Amino acid sequence: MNQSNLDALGWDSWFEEQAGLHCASTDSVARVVTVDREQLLLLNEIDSFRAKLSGKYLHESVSSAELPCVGDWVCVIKSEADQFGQVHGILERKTHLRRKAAGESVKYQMIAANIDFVIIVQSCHYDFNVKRLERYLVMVKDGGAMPYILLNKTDLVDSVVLAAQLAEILKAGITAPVFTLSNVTKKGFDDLKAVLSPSKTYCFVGSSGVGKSTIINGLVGHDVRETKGVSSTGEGRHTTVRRELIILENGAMVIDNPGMREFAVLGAESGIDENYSDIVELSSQCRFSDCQHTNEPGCGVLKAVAAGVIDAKHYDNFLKLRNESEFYQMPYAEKRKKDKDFGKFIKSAKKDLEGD
Ligand SMILES: Nc1nc2c(ncn2[C@@H]2O[C@H](COP(=O)(O)OP(=O)(O)O)[C@@H](O)[C@H]2O)c(=O)[nH]1
Ligand SMILES: [Mg+2]
Ligand SMILES: [Zn+2]
Repeated sequence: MNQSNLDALGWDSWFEEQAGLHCASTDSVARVVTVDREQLLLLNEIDSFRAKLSGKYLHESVSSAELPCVGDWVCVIKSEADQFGQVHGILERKTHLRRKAAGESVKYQMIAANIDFVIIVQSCHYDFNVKRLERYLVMVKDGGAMPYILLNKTDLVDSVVLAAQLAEILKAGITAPVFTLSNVTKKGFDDLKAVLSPSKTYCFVGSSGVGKSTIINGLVGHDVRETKGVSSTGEGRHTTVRRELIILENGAMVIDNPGMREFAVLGAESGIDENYSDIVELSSQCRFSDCQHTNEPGCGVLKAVAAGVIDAKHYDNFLKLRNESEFYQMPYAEKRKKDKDFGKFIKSAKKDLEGD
């Protein structure tokens, strides 16, 4: 195999050794670009190609953490004639990013493998929360990657507010490098771009809506990732669920992260992500990325409630709090409209009373 080009994808002597242990001599190695159920998109020194998992991965006893995830290096068999390659081995992960899945026993859900840096994104407008930042930092440390912190949407806050947030990070003893950015004014964009090195892998994490996909689109130079519109009516809004490894022009690799969506919906101020982390975690198992956990098919939360894993009362409280915080997170115009409707409702109720 052409080693020098694999090097560009992050391949090194450590993986070479792993390949010797895990792959047959007739195998080739490739890096996982996306995972879509049992189908994968792989990339090697020549090209990208589709592959499927070999039978041993399809057993029920195989935990999700043992399945290939984005960023993994895999052993693959593919002849010219085959439409799909077949993945039958995973090289040991040098680093990983994973989170605890809900449930009794400690299970982990893989987010990405073999990443060098995790870029933790928070929006300084509404999303900023040092406690949550610290939880992300623990998650990064656990997997052996290096953290960067990125405060986005600086155009929406006063410089005094931003300075206070930076001070709060320092006060918490956080030593990870902090970047500030606005995709609107582009301030800070060059600083971020400058730290992304060729053949290194960077994984973006953070609440839904903080601007991860927008940042990645900016780095690529055109839209490769769908971003959420400003409207929260749901119309025409579609966010990609898949994680994907994207190679930038300078050779740095970035992974977007569509997960952790609940954190933003719930809002840091509400404390919901604190008290309902079990439900937040379960939502990663829902079939639809925008699942509201009320009546959607394939809802992981409803399933857990039905099975008694989640207490029904706990679930009810979650819904109540969430609905409140959703109102809080609504764009101003919509909030006003709701307020107005409520005002009208009060007025007409008063009228009814007066009429009596
Ligand atoms: N004002 C402002 N809005 C931003 C900025 N970055 C992203 N957005 C908006 O925030 C929303 C969510 O962005 P998106 O990239 O989809 O967030 P993701 O869920 O983290 O991928 C979109 O409406 C973006 O246009 C920024 O720097 N400033
Ligand atoms: Mg996104
Ligand atoms: Zn759900």
